[in-house]
Amino acid sequence: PQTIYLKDYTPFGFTVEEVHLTFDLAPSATRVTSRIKFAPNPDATDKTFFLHGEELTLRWAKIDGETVEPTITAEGLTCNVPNIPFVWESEVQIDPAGNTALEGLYRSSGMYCTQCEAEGFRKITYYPDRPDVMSTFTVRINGPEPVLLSNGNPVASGKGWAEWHDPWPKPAYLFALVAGELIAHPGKFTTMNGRKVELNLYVRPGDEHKCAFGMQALKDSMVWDEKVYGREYDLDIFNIVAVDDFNMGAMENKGLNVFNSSAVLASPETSTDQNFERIEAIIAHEYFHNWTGNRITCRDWFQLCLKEGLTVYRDSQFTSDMRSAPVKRISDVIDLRGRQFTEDQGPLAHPVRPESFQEINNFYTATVYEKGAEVIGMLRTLVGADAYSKAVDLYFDRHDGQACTIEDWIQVFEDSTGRDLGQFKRWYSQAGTPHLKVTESYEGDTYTLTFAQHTPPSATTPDPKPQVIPVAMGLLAADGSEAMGTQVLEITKDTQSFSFPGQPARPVPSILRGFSAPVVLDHSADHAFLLAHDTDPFNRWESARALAKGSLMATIRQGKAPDSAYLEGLTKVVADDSLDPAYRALMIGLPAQSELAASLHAEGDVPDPDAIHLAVDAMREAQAEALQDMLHPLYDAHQVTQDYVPDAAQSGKRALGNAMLALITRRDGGAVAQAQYDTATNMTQQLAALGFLIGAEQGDAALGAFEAQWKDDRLVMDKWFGLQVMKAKPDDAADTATALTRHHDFNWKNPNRFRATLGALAMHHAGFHAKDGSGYALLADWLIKLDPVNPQTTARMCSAFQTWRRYDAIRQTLIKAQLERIASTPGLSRDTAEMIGRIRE
Ligand code: HT7
Ligand code: ZN
Repeated sequence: PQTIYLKDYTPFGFTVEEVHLTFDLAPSATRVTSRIKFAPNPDATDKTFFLHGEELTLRWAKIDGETVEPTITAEGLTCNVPNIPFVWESEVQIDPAGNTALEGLYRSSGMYCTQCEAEGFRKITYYPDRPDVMSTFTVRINGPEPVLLSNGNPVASGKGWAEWHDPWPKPAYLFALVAGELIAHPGKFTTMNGRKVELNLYVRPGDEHKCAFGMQALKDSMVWDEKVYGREYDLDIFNIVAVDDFNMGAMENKGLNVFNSSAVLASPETSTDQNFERIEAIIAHEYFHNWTGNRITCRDWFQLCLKEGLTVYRDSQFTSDMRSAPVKRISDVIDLRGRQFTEDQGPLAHPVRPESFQEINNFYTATVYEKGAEVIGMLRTLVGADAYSKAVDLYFDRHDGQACTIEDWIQVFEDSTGRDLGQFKRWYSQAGTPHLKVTESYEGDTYTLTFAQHTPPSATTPDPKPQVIPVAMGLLAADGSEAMGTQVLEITKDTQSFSFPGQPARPVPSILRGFSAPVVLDHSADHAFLLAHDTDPFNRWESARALAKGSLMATIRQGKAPDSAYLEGLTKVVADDSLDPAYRALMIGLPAQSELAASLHAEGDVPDPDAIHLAVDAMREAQAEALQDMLHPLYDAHQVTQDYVPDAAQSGKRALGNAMLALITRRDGGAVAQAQYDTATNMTQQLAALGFLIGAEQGDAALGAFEAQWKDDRLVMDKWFGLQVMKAKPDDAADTATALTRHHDFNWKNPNRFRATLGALAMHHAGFHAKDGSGYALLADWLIKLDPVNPQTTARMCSAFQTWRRYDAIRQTLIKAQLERIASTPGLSRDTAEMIGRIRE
């Protein structure tokens, strides 16, 4: 397969002035007629007229009304064209019903739906399918379906047809079409300048009761973007459609967002608090793309972080404002360490802005999204909140309607602040997580911190250079009071010292407050003191995490008993009623088993997944013992008696109550969990109780009851599939997953169901890495089966194997055998071939 390089970018030889599309819908034989006005692009040197097109049957093509015979290949067509503006017309036939890859125009549960990002539009018609080619679109849809939707504003409609016009020039990846028997959940919004906007959330009949929360989240997002970023919506209508078969969470098509139903449909009975929070964040994310992604888009796919990093950053700000900022920050860091640090430590490491790819779909990664957002956060920390706002305003003013690069983004910050951000830009071009080693000294009354940074080399960045690292830090006095409030230190060199004179006694430093940079901090801090006293909520939590991790590592390596300093500190925090229950629930959490494996590997040990599993279990037991006296009182005190609301306050209470229930179940054999299960009126309480009961005597009966109750609800049944694998004993995980794949409701072509079952196996550290290789073999079997049907989802799930070099020789041999088996599968997709190739490197 061909490798595409950032350095090879050249503009397209033609501009597109107008696009007119007509769709004659039929499940297996949809006709797409296009009428496109092209003109030679004065900025381009290469004037080859190449239109992308894949899996299309061309029926005819014309230039200025004259029939032409283009040269067609598997990737597209070329044709001789005049050197002046001209009109291209063509008709192609496509097969939405046969499209299982869920890219282009496809059928899902009887409806038509599109997914064009990144390169799916070329499966709809011949077109320059690249983000720097922008045009207005007018779309006519002919079909018997009662609801016919596309981007922009509705122009006219009649029985069996509808016409839409999108006045905002956009790249083809933002095109969307939806048609089907759908029900609208309507809403209204008036923008800050008085534009009246019609809102609709379209769902399949039967899902109407799951729309209210999503609609409110959309309105909240619209208000927030006006207030915080001054961004107003720009069409008369904003539609969201829920689709059952979808490769990712959602898609920001202009004026017509398409959502995986799991990312928008919610009701108290069927969705957990976590589901609600995720839905709110995804709705915000897609809505915010209207400006960061749609009005200002990417010049090429190497610039993906330009829209994704910024939009993730914006949605995390939104969630922090809507809910609890410390809880959001801690959750984001847990996620970053679990997914992005893992990428950076292994063969899939790549810069936030990659420099080459074979299949762009493989670069919708935690590095591009989450590390991309961290980079924006660092930029804001470095320049300050006001300067950040000014720079972003300039970005919108200067680049509205354009397809931009990271250079454009950095330039607005340089121009508006006068700073040289040349070194800062390395965050976009270097892979790898910097390690920051901290040493301290105290002489006279001067306290000094010395930082040494080192980024481990990786395939794409063999020789990393020093980064600009903003380190937010404060100093605490021995009594726990603040000796110095938070300051931001700017580390730019390999080694750098900062002195703080006037310290009457040796202070205790609190370093990297709020996790101000995505680095690994190597500092032997006084974690027990910081857990008790730090005024920064993130670092207080971080201290509990560090103590827990240290203790777990000592158990794994030397069989040591859980650390009493950790357990004592934890007990005090959990008992502290002045703290947010959600925060206290996070305090009880332990590092993921995969994170422990990563740390052992980084420190030169070979992780044993079974030993890690046992150590975590022993720690849970120790927590139950240490918190013993408060388990029932705290559980009782955090039962919510009011009507269910998925807000931060109520969900925090449920989180702490359920954290107590997890530990109570270790003691009472499941009596309280069973009572909670029996009386639960919302999914948060029901699912938590079910999870605790699995493995106990009552588990099978509870699973049976749950299935009987929810067998007709696809999203709830995904939970049922996933939970059984997650809660399986390590030796049973692969067998449990196998049994579930034989269940009559296991529809492996549905990405949600596939991920719920096999994704859960890949996430079950000790189960996936079972000594006999059963986890590896089962996942490989299913990836081989899924690849010809849905390459995107297959390739994404290959990343389960990315950590293979951490493990012992026997496990490495077992994994290698599966990687080779996948790699040698005839006809393997480009997506999966690239992923397996990189993982095996
Ligand atoms: N911009 C979107 C990314 C995307 C996608 C979404 C659904 C299916 C396939 C997809 N490929 C790429 C989602 C987002 O970041 O908002
Ligand atoms: Zn996005």
